[in-house]
Amino acid sequence: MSVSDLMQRLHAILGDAGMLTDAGRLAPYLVDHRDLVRGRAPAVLRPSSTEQVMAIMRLASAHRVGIVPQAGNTSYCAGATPDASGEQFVLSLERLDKVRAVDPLDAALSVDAGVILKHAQEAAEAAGLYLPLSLGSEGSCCIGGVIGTNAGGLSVLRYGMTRDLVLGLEVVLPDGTLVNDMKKLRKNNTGYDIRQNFIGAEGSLGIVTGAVLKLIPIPARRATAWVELAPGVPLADMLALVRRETSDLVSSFEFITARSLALVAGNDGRLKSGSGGVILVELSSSSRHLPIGDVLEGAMGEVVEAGWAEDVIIAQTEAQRAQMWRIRETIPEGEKHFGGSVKHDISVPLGSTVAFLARGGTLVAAYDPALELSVYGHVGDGNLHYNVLVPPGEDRLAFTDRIGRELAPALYDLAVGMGGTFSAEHGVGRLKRGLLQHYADPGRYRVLRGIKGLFDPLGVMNPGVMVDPSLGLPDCDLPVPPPIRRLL
Ligand code: 2HG
Ligand code: ZN
Repeated sequence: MSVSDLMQRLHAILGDAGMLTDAGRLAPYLVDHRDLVRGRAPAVLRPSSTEQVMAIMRLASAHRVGIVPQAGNTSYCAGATPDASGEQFVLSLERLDKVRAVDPLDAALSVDAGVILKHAQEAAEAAGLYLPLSLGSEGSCCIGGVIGTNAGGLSVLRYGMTRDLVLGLEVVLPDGTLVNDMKKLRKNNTGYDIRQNFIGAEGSLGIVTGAVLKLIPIPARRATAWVELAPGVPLADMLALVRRETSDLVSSFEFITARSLALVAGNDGRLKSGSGGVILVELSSSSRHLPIGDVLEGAMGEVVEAGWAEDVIIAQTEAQRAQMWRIRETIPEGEKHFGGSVKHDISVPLGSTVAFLARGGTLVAAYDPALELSVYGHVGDGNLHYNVLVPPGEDRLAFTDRIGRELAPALYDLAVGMGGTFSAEHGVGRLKRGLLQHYADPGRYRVLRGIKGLFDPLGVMNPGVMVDPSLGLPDCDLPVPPPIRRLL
């Protein structure tokens, strides 16, 4: 079938509003969030119902055409960007944007996959509940992408990753089959948990079109402290103390280095870094009867006594708390403003965080003492954003490429050698699929390839993301997707 025949068949399914072909309108869908990868596509498909997604996938499978699902297009690993062949279609979830139901008794929220995370949070709050998933990009990322990447964020320590919050899923398989598992049950031991395959799969096995998310009581009380760290603080011990002394009410435990802090605009200087950086710690509770402020003060007293803090500022007003969080959440923007950074989203076991910081610093200094690091992250989960700032005057893409070849492998080896990983919360996408093949346990990688082959035998689902068929796997006898047929 020719491209124009295919486009006509797609148009018959989607109508004018459901298909973009104009180059100007396609452009934003063809570049990744970090402006690292630019792809091409004959059209962007914008289905407005699950049935339309099913019809598209039936057609795509029949003609072996690659489909790249895209939600908010905020992937950090180019997981939602088509390749440069011009033969993959982008399938945008943006018109699947309905909140389907909020159920206060079951504490569950059912949404379309194109609902923006912030809107899902608002829907939960309107029903007196809380969706405990909080990310810097929550104003633009969508539920489908959050599920596709198993997003983490600022409160994983308390509430878990997205995987821990998905009760039910609706998924369209590559051949157009609908998997309807939109249950809101906490207990359902009825065979393989099919859902888990699609969470973190980055659209490589099917298209998530709907989800049921777990809600919790609104944390109406919050107590927040900005801890100016002394040098060499054993962060895992500090976290253990704070968790113990607050009866595990800690919902965030974020680390910020002085260099990252200095990148943020609009900090009036009252919130400073200690010699060892900063910990932003927050407790939250849904109860009005718990003296959460006193609990935090008590724990912070012990942190000072242990010699771990040069100063502690406890937010006295909601505005002060908001300012602390604004600083933390705008670090990525600050890096961008500076000229960009090469990002390493690593995690290590909690007890190894301080050792990673020290040894990583030594590695970077040995490579080039002039390089500057912006390091911060969800240290309560062992997750560091270990970013190398692009030196002023350097070409961002060339520098990214060089660091990726010459420095990143040593940093990833270090993290993996400590029992950690090269991608803690940002996924694999197109950018890290080689790393996945390199670092994954061979048995695990074999199963991963087998799962891909099982769900997507024709290789039409987000081809080239996570698993690169052309990399081959010599000892794999499980089905692997054949290379996708050329359209032209
Ligand atoms: C964050 O924690 C995000 O702010 C972005 O995961 C991290 O830009 C980064 O490196
Ligand atoms: Zn993060």
